[in-house]
Amino acid sequence: MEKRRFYITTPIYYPSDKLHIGHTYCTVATDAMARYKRLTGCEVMFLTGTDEHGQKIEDKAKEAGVTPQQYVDNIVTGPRGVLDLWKLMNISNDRFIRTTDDYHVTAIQKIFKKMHDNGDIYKGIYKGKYCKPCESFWTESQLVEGKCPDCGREVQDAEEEAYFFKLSKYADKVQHLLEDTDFLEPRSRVNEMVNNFIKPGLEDLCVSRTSFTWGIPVDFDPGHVVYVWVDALSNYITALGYCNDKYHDYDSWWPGIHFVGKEIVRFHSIIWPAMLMSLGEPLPKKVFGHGWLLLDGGKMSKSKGNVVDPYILAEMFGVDALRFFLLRTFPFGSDGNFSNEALIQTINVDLANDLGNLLSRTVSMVGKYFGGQLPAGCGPIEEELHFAEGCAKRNCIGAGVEPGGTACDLELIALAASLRNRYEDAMEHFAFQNALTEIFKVIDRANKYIDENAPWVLAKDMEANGPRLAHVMYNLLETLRICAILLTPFIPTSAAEVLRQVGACEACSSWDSAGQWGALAGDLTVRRGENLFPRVDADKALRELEAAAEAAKKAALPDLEIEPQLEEKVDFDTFCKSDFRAVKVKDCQPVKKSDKLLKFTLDDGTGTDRQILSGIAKWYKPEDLVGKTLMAIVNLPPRKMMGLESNGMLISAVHTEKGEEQLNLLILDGKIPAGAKMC
Ligand code: ME8
Repeated sequence: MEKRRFYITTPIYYPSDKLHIGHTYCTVATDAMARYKRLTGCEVMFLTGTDEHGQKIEDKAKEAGVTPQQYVDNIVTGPRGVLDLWKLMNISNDRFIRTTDDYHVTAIQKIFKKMHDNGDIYKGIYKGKYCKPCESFWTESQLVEGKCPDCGREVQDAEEEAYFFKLSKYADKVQHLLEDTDFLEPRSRVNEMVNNFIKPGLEDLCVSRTSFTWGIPVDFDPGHVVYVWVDALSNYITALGYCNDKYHDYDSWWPGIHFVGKEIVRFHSIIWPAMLMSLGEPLPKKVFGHGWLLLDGGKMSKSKGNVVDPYILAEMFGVDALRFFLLRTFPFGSDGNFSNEALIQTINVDLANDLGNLLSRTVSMVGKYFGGQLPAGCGPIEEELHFAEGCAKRNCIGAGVEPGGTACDLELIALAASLRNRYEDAMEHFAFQNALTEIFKVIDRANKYIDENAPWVLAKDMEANGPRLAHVMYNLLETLRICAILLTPFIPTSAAEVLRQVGACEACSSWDSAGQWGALAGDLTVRRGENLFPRVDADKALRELEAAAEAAKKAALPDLEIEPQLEEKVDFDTFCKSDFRAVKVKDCQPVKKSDKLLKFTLDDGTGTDRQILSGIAKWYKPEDLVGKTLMAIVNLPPRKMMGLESNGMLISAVHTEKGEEQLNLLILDGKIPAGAKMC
């Protein structure tokens, strides 16, 4: 039988900066879906990548003093870049597309020409409101209080010759697609798209630019580069070989499913289907718009700079713990508040207490009471097997059936045997959180089962209770086996380790066997291993996280910042009115109750001591300055600070290093006499 095929994609991310936990969230969810589909026997194509063109990247590269290509290369392939991050997070993508890849560039030129030749792309003048950080054009009516509806920043008027895509032509078809099919999920996003974008009237879409050069050139009209969405959205098909020779499996994989964040649902559910209609290609099977991870109630985003670094979290808590947290905590379709406290709590409660303890208690009891190997014949009795089969078939959790064995056995068996059904239902609806909730209900029940059966009491009389104890252990291992199989898409490394420890063979680690109670051999041998999920000391971890975030922030700061020179001119006469003099420090004292001020007694060449207060205590010890010749402006009006009078100001040089202000007094040659005029 031919395998079912499943094609799934993440958005291609902008490498304008390092990726953060929000990108990781979407990629981990897509990975879990891809792994789940592989587990169920599908052939899977999982694509992710980077969206490397556009003005923002051009600007960023200029700021960094490198070419745009060098800039994106560093973020994508450089140390701790995008590729490293996905490797660290154990992402199982089959392909990775970069929009600067040659094959994609050629394909985009062909796609653009195709749409131009069929009359759907035409030349006009673009006038609009442009949000630079979001690289989005908006109409007046879409602005919120005159600002970008996505990020709330100022927008600019923009006007230029440009090509347009006849999006308006497809408005009715797209509306039908959204309203009358399950194309877009969650369903709540459909109204948003139809009411906010389609009903007010779909305008044609600007698809080329002349105001920047970092993009794919329109080959039949030099000076124009393809504007970002045609370039970006087409990645989903160029990566399969559409209009290029790099790959040849477009027909076998397309159409697929797109996971995207809710802010780009508009592009994926309106523009993308319209583009495909224009090209005469099949439409995606589905677009799922997931929610945002919020930080202190606001969206985490590169342009706001309030991002959480997945590297720090994965290195501190482990990759699987982070993957698990992201999908266990936030319903995929809704927004959720990210916090380090919630992450630690999830690790401690679900992974350390519930799953980790169940595994380590069970495996160590099998070690202690049976030398690591259960006696043959401790597996399910015939009635239990029938009962489990019935539960799995009818997806019941055991009510009303009472064959031999005890009630708590049957409750556990019923829950575990039917788990795969409930899990599958949730996974097919992209409800990762619900799938995990179902697994953890079974894990909770198994922990309770240990307490109900008190194996340590049974073990006191092995002769009488040995077979019962072995059966209890078997039930626990079997429950763990089923849960571990179903956890594989979420925590691949740890789930494999659970399966190893409970002695599951390859056949009883499969999807099919996750729906069968009793697949473990009766005389199995457990293998003790390390504690999979150690408890996290919350206070210590939070302190470490704060320090790591602080260090990362510092490392990202520029080495040296110098204030730009003033544009405004000052006339020579005004300049000459400032009286700069050499002054010699006769005495220097800290000012009481002030961390900043030093009080100077200075010889200014007039024969009368001059007092100046200067806020430089952070950089100088008073005693080091006595005897030095400094520069001061002496004709400023007197000023009172901390009750003391200051007559003038000492001159120093200031700059910023790694975010810290540095100050150096102008210390003059000692040969210069006090009072000498500077000019
Ligand atoms: O939009 N919470 O790239 P991008 C959850 N290049 N998910 C988040 C998130 C957050 N706080 N922040 C980002 C682009 N994401 C375009 C896409 S596709 C043809 C072109 C995730 O780097 C989420 O999936 O801004 C979002 O849609 C995506 O990253 C945007 O990444």
